Amino acid sequence: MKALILIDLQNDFCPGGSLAVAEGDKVIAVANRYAAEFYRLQRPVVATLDWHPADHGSFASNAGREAGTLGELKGLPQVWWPDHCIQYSAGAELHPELEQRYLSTRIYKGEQPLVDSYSAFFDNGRRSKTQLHDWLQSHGVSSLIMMGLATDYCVKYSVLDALSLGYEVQVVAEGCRGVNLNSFDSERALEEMAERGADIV
Ligand code: VGL
Ligand code: ZN
Repeated sequence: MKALILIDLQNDFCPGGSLAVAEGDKVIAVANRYAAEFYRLQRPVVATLDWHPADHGSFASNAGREAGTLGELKGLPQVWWPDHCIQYSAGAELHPELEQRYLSTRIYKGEQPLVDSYSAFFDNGRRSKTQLHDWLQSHGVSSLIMMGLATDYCVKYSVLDALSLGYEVQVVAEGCRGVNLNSFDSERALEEMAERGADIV
């Protein structure tokens, strides 16, 4: 069984949001197109959500650091981010144009204050896992089509973890946009995913 994984299509990652990705909203139409087709074929459509408590350790405001700079959180390298995707806030909601009736389930990540969680499968320290792998296993899923925000963080780490867990992975490039703290981060991320075995479509 093949599933569609829509990564972090939330207001805060779209123009007007606190961690806006350039053209982040452009991927919503692509996601809706794929989701409609998967729904029609009765294949699972999964949406992941970055879902932070207000005291999350990745927030520059909580660390007393400047957003966009690099530091360390509990022994792991950490980019300090603007406050984003705070649980139950408007910024954490899925983009209003995303057709939520096609979704089979929602997977939440980033709830632990002291560790960031770019991947939809594991936190950045790989100490705890989300419900995603178990959910996919219980639905007989072995193959994934993935897209979303942001190419160079959550999409990249979710794709690499999916490959390491043994899934066959396709990434829809037109359905992804990146943060690009450094120019070409997103291009490089797609190259890394391809090198590790993902099929970029
Ligand atoms: C993300 C930075 C911080 C993402 C989440 O969804 O790519 N990036 N939190
Ligand atoms: Zn986050």
